[in-house]
Amino acid sequence: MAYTVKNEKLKQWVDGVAKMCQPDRVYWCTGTKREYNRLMKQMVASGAAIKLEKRANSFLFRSDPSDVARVEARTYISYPTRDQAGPTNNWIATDELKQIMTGLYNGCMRGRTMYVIPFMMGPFGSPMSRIGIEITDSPYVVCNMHIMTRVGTRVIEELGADGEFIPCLHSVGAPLEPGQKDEPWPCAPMEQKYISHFPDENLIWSYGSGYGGNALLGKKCLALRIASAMAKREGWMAEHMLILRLISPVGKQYHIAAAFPSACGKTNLAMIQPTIPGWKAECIGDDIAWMKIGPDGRLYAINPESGFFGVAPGTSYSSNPMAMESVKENTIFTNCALTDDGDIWWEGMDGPAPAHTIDWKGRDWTPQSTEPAAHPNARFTAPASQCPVICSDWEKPEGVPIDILIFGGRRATVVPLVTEAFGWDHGVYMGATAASETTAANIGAVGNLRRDPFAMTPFCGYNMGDYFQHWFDMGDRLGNKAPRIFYVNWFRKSPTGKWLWPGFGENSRVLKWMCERLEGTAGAQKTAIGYVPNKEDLDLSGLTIPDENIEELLRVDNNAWRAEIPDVEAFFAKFGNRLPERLRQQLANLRERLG
Ligand code: O2Y
Ligand code: MN
Repeated sequence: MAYTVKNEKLKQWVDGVAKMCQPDRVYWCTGTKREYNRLMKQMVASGAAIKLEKRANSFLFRSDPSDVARVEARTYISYPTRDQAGPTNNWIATDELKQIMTGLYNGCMRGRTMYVIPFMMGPFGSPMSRIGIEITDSPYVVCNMHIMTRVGTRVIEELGADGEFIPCLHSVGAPLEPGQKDEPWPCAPMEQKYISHFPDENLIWSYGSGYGGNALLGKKCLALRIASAMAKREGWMAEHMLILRLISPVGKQYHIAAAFPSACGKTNLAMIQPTIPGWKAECIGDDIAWMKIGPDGRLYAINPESGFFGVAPGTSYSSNPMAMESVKENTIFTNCALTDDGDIWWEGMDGPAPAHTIDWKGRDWTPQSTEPAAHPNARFTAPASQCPVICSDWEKPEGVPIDILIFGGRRATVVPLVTEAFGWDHGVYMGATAASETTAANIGAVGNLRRDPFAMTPFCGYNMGDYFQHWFDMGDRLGNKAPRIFYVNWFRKSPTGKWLWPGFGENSRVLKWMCERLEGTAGAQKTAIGYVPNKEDLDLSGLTIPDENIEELLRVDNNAWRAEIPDVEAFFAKFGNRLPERLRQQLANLRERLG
């Protein structure tokens, strides 16, 4: 070990896990570049990774075809009783789940190295940051954690003898018998995968998958599921939100946090390049916000992560130039295609498709192939510091004061481009009823409406009914210092199925209207569903969108909204008596306004 660990609780936990998992050796990570390079070299030598000739210090991994995404069906929020997890989570009673998983963990690291990764979620020195310790038998996980979190000796120093940490245990679930050759991507069969959370103990146990959110435990497991339960207990918020800073032509800063379900362009908005003259934007985070009320009574946000784990397909210089710049070097690519000159490629990248690549399964691929070259959930892992528009003070310990909260979803009809809530309670109703139409990237039939409250359905670490109440409680504490709440829909279509709004950088026009609403300088019409801009309230200069398209984008059809009420009622009914009365009241108010 390269450092001394004074924390007895940590030593005991690591010893206990080593006894149970029986690795060949235990290695305490230092988080240094040397460590990263050595592990990468080993993985290239073993055939687990490919060094990219065309991209400095970058590597390609191909996962097992059965292990390609977060598995919600195998993700558990475990409490003694089902009601504590609520209707939106999978649940197995704590004792039973621990018994099942202890059986799986017994001897699961035989033939492997057990890595102990001390990591900080949030900037060093921030009162909002939290320490995690991930134990894993995957060197791929170690290297990704180096990028996505702040790993290293400094974490052990900050932990000291008595500091608190969140224990995160991970195994790929593939022990090696003596002499057995390892797989390039070891993992366990689906029915043995468990991504388990024990929020009462701030404990994470993950088994059987090496991929993304299942294995990089700082991200969805700690920073959302466990953190949301901690936040409820301690009076702060852990949200599935990007954070950005918008700067007006006169230099005024506005901080925005926005929650969208998957496949709604969160990373694109986080790195937006405004098209309106004089406005600038900077990225603070693309996925998770931890928010706490500051000494001045406002809501302050930090990004607990230090990297981006972004979806590769569809990312291009036209959709997200800043993401493309962020992955130019020092990046890990997973399940992308490999070009003949030693670079990566994916569907939707700029320019014509290459005449030949090796696809994510390691097979020859040409544009005539019937399957995509990159897996639809192929990923890049890149340091946030490499984003050209990363905010200069994105690691400020106190965080940034949030002015605007945005919810949204993907809706071809009904929902206007942007709506401002009448107040906090109405905004909570908007967040709680947020819905998106399913796309090819989701499971289930395309075009189905799926409620995804606050984009937190897969990430809330306790009963979602109580989570709704937590939003009301935070609003009560924030009072008139609460951020203003808006709902956006970039995806409305014409009756003939054409996009009505250009999206991407043009979304800055909508953000500008929000800022002007805060300043009291932009108008709006009061509708049954909230304040919606009139055409002249939006800065549409330089855009050539037909008037009728703008009208359709901003149209509120009371009949269509009325028709959705039964679906909202059915959704609310799931939460039984855990549904806050104030949400029922908001629904009643809406019904009345719709007439
Ligand atoms: O499939 C995975 O493991 C990644 S999921 C993910 C990654 C980055 C940001 N957000 C998400 C998500 O599912 O919300
Ligand atoms: Mn996410």
